[in-house]
Formats: sequence, C-alpha cells, structure tokens
Amino acid sequence: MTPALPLRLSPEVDAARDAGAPLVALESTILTHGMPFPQNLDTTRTVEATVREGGAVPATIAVLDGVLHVGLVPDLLETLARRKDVAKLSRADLAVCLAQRGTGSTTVAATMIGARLAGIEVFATGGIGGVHHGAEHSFDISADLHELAQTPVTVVCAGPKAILDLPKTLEVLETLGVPVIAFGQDSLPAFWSATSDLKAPLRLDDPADIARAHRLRTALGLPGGQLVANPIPNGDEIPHHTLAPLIAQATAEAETAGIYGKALTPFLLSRLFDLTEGRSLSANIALVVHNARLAAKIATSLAGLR
Ligand code: PSU
Ligand code: MN
Repeated sequence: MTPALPLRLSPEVDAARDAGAPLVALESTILTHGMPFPQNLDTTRTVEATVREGGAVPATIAVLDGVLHVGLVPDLLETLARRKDVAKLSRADLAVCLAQRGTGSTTVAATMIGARLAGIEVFATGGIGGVHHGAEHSFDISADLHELAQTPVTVVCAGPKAILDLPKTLEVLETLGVPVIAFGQDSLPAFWSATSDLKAPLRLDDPADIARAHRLRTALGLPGGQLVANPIPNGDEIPHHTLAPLIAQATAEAETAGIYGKALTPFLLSRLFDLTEGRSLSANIALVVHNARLAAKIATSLAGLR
C-alpha cells in the first residue's frame, strides 16, 4: 500500500486556505544554506511579517522529521535556522527524505511542489537557481528551471542569481516555455543588481495582470508556472560592474577547490559575502523582503479572481 503523504498545514495556513484568503509560500533553503545565523532567522521573520502587512498569510515550507510542513510555527522556524546538519532538498530528494523521516530545507523547486500540494499559487524567494557558468562542461543546470516548466506556481524573485550564466538561463527557460516577466521595467533584473544588459522576455507593470496571466495559463491547459523578476530597490542594489570581478573570482575559487553540485550555490553566496564585506547579504535581505511585498499583492489579486 502506498503510504499516506505526510503533509502538515499549520493551523493558520489551513484556515486561510479554507477561507480562500491570500497565501504566499516561502522557501527554507535560503534560511539553512543561503544566509548565516542569525540574519537568516531575522530575515525570514521580517519576510513573514511583510507578507502579513500585505494582507496575505505566509507559508514557509520545509521537511521536519519526515513531515512536509506548509507553514512553520515560530519554534520550528527557529530550530531550523539554528541547525547546521540540514539537507538541501530539491525535487529529486523530497520523497527519499520523507521515507527516511529526515529533515531538510526546500529549494525553489521543492517549495513549488509543497505549495502546489497545499493549493498555494504564489511563492516569494530571493533568486532562483539556473545555468551555472561552465555548464557546457559541468552540465550544472538547476532543477528550479524544470520545476517552473511543470508546476503551476508563480515564483517572485529578483531575477536569476547573478552568480549564474544569465543568457544561458534565459535560453533554457525559453526552451521550457516558462514566462520570464520583469516587473515594471524592460531590463532583466540580476538579483543584487536592478538591471542587467539583457532584455527581459516579458514585462508587466500591474500585479493584477500577473495574477490574471497565472490563471490564463491554466485555462490554456499549459502546465508550469511563471517567473516574475522584481528589481531590487535602488538604494539597496550593488551595481553589476562592482560585482562582476568578485563573481568571477568566487567562481574560479570554487573550480580550484573542486566544489560542485548542491554545494556550489551556497559556496558562491558565502564567498561573495566575504568579498563584498557583507554588502551582498544586506542586498539579499532587502530584495527578499521586496519580493514578499509584491507576492502578497499578486496573492491578493488571485484571491479576488476566485
Ligand atoms: N535565493 C536566495 N538564496 C538562496 C536561494 C535562493 O536569495 O540560497 C536558494 C534557492 O533555494 C534555490 C537554490 O532553489 O538556492 C538554488 O540552488 P542550486 O543552484 O543548487 O539549484
Ligand atoms: Mn546545481
């Protein structure tokens, strides 16, 4: 017999779902692998508060002792933020972790899966994974891209992380039929930088249009979600010309140290933290909060379309 899915919605998320109230999913890899303690915990709390201020209910997703949680009560959030031995779970890892009654944080791909199971249509994060530099040799392309092609969740980010090969990331997303929508500008946002020298494939200026497009994809019978790239606020950005040499340095260091696979993104983020003397982390925090605000607006529009 197939075991029942160990899925647990927090009371708040469950109530919001029953009431058709706006919900915003949040990931947990940023908490365990993306930021150091205690900034990781502070950021998640601020992000959750921002979603609430926007009139929506936050649903942080993670696997704890073999249960897929959608919505973490404060105690569980703090436990996860403090733990150092937590697995990073993507699409491939979820079922094995549950089967072994393990604990792990969810990446963008795995969080989309949890959001879909809970009926949540919008998800806010910092930056998605994508095609790494040198992917023509390493084949390192994040499962986040394939998830966007098949799971109907709108993901609000600040663009693919700038440590990635952005042109190749856009090409893969185009091949997979994923709409990449810049919010309020033509240029593709590049995570710590508001703009890049790439034009975004699509542009929308109104959260209500993003909500309608989400539903119309379903009406068209198309699987998959949408990627919304929300530029980091002006005062918080690090210009691309400042970052480019530091990203090149961190990437070269990873290669020399033989770091690859799941460890690569966390290594690059933590090296950039050192190389920018902490500025990359402040920018990362600011952009996640900004994305939570936009995601709450989209969730509110979606709730109005029901
Ligand atoms: N956004 C951030 N910091 C992060 C991530 C996103 O601001 O650490 C995480 C997400 O969970 C994303 C993952 O899915 O990095 C990508 O990892 P990889 O490149 O190994 O697929
Ligand atoms: Mn990878």
